[in-house]
Amino acid sequence: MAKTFTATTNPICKTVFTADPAPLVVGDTLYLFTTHDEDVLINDFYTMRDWCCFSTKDMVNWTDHGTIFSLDDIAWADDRAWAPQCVGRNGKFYLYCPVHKAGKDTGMAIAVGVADKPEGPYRDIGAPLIDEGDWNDIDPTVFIDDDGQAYLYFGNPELRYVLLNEDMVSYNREVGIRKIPMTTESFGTGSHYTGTSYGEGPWFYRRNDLYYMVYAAFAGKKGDKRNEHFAYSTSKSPTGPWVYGGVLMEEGPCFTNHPGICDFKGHSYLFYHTDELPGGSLFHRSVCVAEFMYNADGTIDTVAKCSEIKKI
Ligand code: FUB
Repeated sequence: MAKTFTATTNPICKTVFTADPAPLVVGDTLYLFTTHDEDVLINDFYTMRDWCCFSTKDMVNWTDHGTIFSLDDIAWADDRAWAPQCVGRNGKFYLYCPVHKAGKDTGMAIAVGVADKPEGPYRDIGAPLIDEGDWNDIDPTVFIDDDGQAYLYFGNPELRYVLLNEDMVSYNREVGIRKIPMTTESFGTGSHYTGTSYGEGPWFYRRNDLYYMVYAAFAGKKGDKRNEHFAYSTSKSPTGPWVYGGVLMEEGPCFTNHPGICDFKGHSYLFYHTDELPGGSLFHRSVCVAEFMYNADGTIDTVAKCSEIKKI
C-alpha cells in the first residue's frame, strides 16, 4: 500500500536510505526511481537488494510506492542492485538496472524490468541486456531521440553505448557495444583509471540541439583519492564527439554521487545524493534535489547543494 509524505527540506525521503536518483516525468507527475541502501551492511560494503519508486505532482507532496523491483525478481543475479534508470515507450515502462551476475568472478551486467505503469511491478526479461563479462557494465542511462532511436550509455570507468531496438529490450548487434574515446578534451583531466574525470553514473539527455552527458567525476590526477563531484560534457550528436563542459556540482562529504536531471512544470532539477541524513555514511545515502537554470548558450553553472525544497 503506497504511503504519502511531505518533503520541504532535503533529503527527500528521510525514513529509508536511498541513492542513485533517476527522475522520469510522465504527464503531470514526476516519478523518482532510486536504489536502496540497507540499514545492516554485509561485509562492510554496499548492501543493496532492491529499487524504490516515489512520485510527486508538486515536489513537496510525495507518494512512496515502496519496492518496485528486486534481486529476488532476477533469477540470474545475486547482488548489487545499483543505479537504475526508467524510460517509457509505447505504453510500457523499462527499468534498466545494473546487477551482479550470480556466480563467482562473473562481473556486472545490465538487467531490464518491464512494467505497464511507472510504479511497477517490474518483470525481468529473463537474461542480461548488456553482459560483457566485466565490471564496467553498470549505471545505464537511456534517451530516446526525436527520430525514435534509443541510446543506452553505461559504464565505469569507460563510457560505452548501444543502439537500442524499438522493443527497448535488445540492441543493434551489428553496431554492437561502442566505446567512447576517453579523452581529456571530452571529459576533462581527472584521477579515474582513464586519466579523465569521468567516473560513473552517466545521465544522457538532449535539450534543444545539444546533447548532454552529466556524470559522477573524479578531480585531481591519477592516484588522488577524492570524493566524486558532478561534471558534464556536451555534443552536437548523440554519439559524440563529447566536449568537456565543466563542474556541475562540487564534491561533497560522500564518496559517491549520482546525477539525475529533468525538466518538470517549467523548472529544471538536478537530483543527487549525500550521506547527511542522521546515521548516514558512504553506504547509507539519501537522495536530494536542487533547482537550476541553463544559461542562454546551454552551458550550466555549478549547482549548489541546497536544503530547501520549494513547492511548485
Ligand atoms: O550505488 C551503487 C553505485 O555507486 C552506483 O551504481 C554508482 O553510480 C555509485 O553511486
